[in-house]
Amino acid sequence: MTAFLYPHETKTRRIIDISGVWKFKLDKNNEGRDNHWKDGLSDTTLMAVPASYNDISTEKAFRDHCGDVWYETDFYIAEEWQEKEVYVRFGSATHRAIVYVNGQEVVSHDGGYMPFAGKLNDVVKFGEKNTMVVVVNNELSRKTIPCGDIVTHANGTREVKPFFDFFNYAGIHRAVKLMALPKQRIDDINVLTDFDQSLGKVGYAVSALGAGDVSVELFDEAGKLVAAGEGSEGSLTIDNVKLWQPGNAYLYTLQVSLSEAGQLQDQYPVEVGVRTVKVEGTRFLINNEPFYFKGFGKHEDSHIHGRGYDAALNLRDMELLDWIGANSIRTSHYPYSEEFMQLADRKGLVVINETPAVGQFDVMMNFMAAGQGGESQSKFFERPEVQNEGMEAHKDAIRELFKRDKNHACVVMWSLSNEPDTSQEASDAYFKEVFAYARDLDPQNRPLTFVNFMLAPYGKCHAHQYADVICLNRYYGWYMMGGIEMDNAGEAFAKELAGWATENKPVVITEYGADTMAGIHKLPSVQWSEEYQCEYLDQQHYAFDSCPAVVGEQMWNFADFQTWEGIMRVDGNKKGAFTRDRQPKMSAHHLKRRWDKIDDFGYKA
Ligand code: BDP
Repeated sequence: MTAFLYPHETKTRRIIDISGVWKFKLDKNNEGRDNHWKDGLSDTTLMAVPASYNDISTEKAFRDHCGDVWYETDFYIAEEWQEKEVYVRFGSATHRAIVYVNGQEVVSHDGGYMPFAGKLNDVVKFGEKNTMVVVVNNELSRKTIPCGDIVTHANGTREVKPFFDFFNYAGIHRAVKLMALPKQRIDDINVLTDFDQSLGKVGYAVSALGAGDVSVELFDEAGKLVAAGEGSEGSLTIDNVKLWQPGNAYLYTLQVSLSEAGQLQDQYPVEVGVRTVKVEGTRFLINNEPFYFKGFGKHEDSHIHGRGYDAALNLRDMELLDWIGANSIRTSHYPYSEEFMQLADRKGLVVINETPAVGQFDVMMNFMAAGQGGESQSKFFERPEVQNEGMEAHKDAIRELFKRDKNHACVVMWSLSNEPDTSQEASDAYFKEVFAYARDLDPQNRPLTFVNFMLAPYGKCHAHQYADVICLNRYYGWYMMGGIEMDNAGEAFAKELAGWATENKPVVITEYGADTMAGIHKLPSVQWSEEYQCEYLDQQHYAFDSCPAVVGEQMWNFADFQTWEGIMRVDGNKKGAFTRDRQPKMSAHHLKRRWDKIDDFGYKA
């Protein structure tokens, strides 16, 4: 768990951020591992950490690199830290990394969106300069999560082909921190909240490394102590509880302490929003009230930074979500930064939290196939490598995501996969196992879902029976029934929804969208114009409003984002309501007018 508790400084924990500008080298000939680059790099250039490395250089070789890249930096560890356990912690490195300190491996990690930490005590020189080298690799296969492939071209160039519609940004994407932790320490904390009228309940379970007695104190936002308890498990009550509500967050702080013989060994705070989540029939209940999701599927994506953490961007996005009347997002198609999740808790933004399982459908330009429907050409889930190594990687991704994000009030549902090919019979056994695995992992037992695509419309999906909520990505009026046919798109969509409604589960439309170039205006409208995007939205909204089982609409996408280059994408996917630099298209104003009239309970004025 050492990596999974966020690196907060407390009375007992010291954190130093060593992000910045590091040395960098592309491994163009794939020779670094054999030639011991782990011991130190020569002929380096510079790279920002955190950031994707792809969009910083002017060379194509950087942007389109396939394979390893190497980073190096120097750091000191204070002599006073000798008494502590010292770690280096990465918020994420995409998609896998090995970290060496003074030539020795301290940690390796697979999976591009999760934190990991390596212990340094035995390899560092305290009080002196140490060197860290990190090799990061961006390759994808059918066995990795997310999925993709590598093709080798006639001239020997290797290319990563992602089975997904976003740029395969890579590098050290989140902050790198040194941590000095007490040897006897808090290792993990679970919280479970409930309420009965004005009485709030916070159940907790703490596990610790080493001996010690656990005690907890619960503070309100003003810093006033509202409850306290002893022991590693228990339940606290709060009089006149202030609930965590969508758009109106309230966060208590659970201060956990570990002491031995009256001496404090460790202390760690967890922010706690008191709220409940439940699915009942076709309703999605937050705090026992029906909730209506309004918002977007997003990406962590911006100019120059790529997928690198950007605090200013995240705040701007929160402002825009608030302005447009959104109350929710999906972390399509991978877990977002811990800092984003903290902001969502703070702002009352409801989150469908998605694993990086995307591209479980091995057709190039699969977004086209996915959007248009028809017969699947893919045999993805029949492949032994998918059923074995792929399944294991998927389970790892689920386990780590749940571990990292389980205590976030903002998380109301887990999405286990985006657009897997569930038109295949073999997907049934696969998802049966994946859902069964995930069921036992969340202490809060939140609803589980995956996102269904057009190749498995109502009546043809082999996995929805395992999901608590039906999530649908649909492009009626774009990939199908586009142009002059769009006038009938709403009716066609409504017809499919009527089928799903018979499942007696809530339905959330997790994607619907039309590519739109900001600034193109056409009367009458044509595809790609801002007018068309608005008319397209009207068709979709007509369908949603016709179906009482629909409890949410998350347009694709919040903002334009970068994709692989190709004949279907003009400098990226342009389905944003906002441009990539976060300015509104006409559709943003259009959505705002609708969402301002729909309250969080779905009541449409
Ligand atoms: C869906 C995918 C999403 C794509 C979108 C699109 O879930 O990642 O970007 O379609 O085509 O297939 O715009």
